[in-house]
Amino acid sequence: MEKFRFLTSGESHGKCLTAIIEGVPAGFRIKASVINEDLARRQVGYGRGGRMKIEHDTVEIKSGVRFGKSTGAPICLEIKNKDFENWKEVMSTEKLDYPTQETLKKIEEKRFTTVRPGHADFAGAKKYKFTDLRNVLERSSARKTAIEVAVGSVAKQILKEFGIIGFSHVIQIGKVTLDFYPTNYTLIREKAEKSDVRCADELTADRMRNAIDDAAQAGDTLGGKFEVIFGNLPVGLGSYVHWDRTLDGRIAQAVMSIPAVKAVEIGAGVEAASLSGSAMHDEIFVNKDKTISRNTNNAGGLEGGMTNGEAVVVKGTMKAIPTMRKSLATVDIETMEPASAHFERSDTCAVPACAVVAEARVAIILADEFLSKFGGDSLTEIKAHYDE
Ligand code: EPS
Repeated sequence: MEKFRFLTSGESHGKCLTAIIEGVPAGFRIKASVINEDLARRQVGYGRGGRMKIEHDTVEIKSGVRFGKSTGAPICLEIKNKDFENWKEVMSTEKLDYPTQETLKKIEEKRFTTVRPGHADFAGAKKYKFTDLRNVLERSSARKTAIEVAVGSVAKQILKEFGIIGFSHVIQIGKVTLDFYPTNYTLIREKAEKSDVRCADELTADRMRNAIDDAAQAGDTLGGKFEVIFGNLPVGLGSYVHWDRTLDGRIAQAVMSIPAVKAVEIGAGVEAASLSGSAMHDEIFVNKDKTISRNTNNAGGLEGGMTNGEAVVVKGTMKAIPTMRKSLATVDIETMEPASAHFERSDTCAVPACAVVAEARVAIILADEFLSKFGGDSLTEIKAHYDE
């Protein structure tokens, strides 16, 4: 039994984004059409920029799946970048031996040296000794989250086999917060899925859209907050025995490493600081049928680094996108003179998309933990372990 793990490659304007996933046991139903639905969910969202009008992300499953079922072999996924057509010369992987004047002009136009505050540009250029920040932008771009969502969709298809399902919704954009929302997860999910800001309340969604319009008009960008919830999880995923095996620790890393995420909370999160012990901890009751239940979930489904049977609730905070029309003061790293930050195009707000990416990241961690607890080489073996 292997670990569920993956690597991705690809640049924002390169030919394609790819992933190789290892550790999917044989016999799981994996459908490209289901992955494509998740890719579409990542692409939409009020406040997305021009690039999303060019791309219609679709995945090709290149290996590891036969007649719709995983074979246990590595699964290779590919998403083509439609925009590559416009960037062929600029993103050429081959050395250009005799470039025309026109090609040289194109490459020069896309070269930039004015570092964008808040982006990977400054540290990336120093680290890899680049004189063209294009090299940093291309891989650090959030474009690569498309292929991560595809991997997450495979993870979700594994989890779904055991009735484990999750969703994401937006709870804040800029200063607009979702103050009241139904505690019924099915309703939140349904409403958020229909909303172009992934918000479960229509009035709040209107205010969010207005805030995005205002920011766009000012050439500015907005961040926000989202929530990812996974339910029907077995007790005991994760562990307390080592720091790097705690599930809250692993989830935090997975969500924190999404571009632009600055904070991750589990359950009550930062509110926990002001709650007394008796207010914070979720009391345990025994039902007539000798099952366990709780009236609250401040722990966010995780105690001692393990699932406790309640829904896993993760909040993430995304900062405003650092590529913006309103120019920020910076430095040209070539001339070392003051300059305005580089801008080519960007999203005004990508919080709804970020929520979908976070849902994928959480699914990846949960699938890995699930497979390592109940693992086997095939779905049949895993089902037998799960039913034990
Ligand atoms: C993105 C694609 C990118 C950006 C965005 C996310 O495309 P382009 O650079 O061609 O406009 O729209 O990435 C960023 C804003 C960023 O700073 O990384 C996507 O597919 O999500």
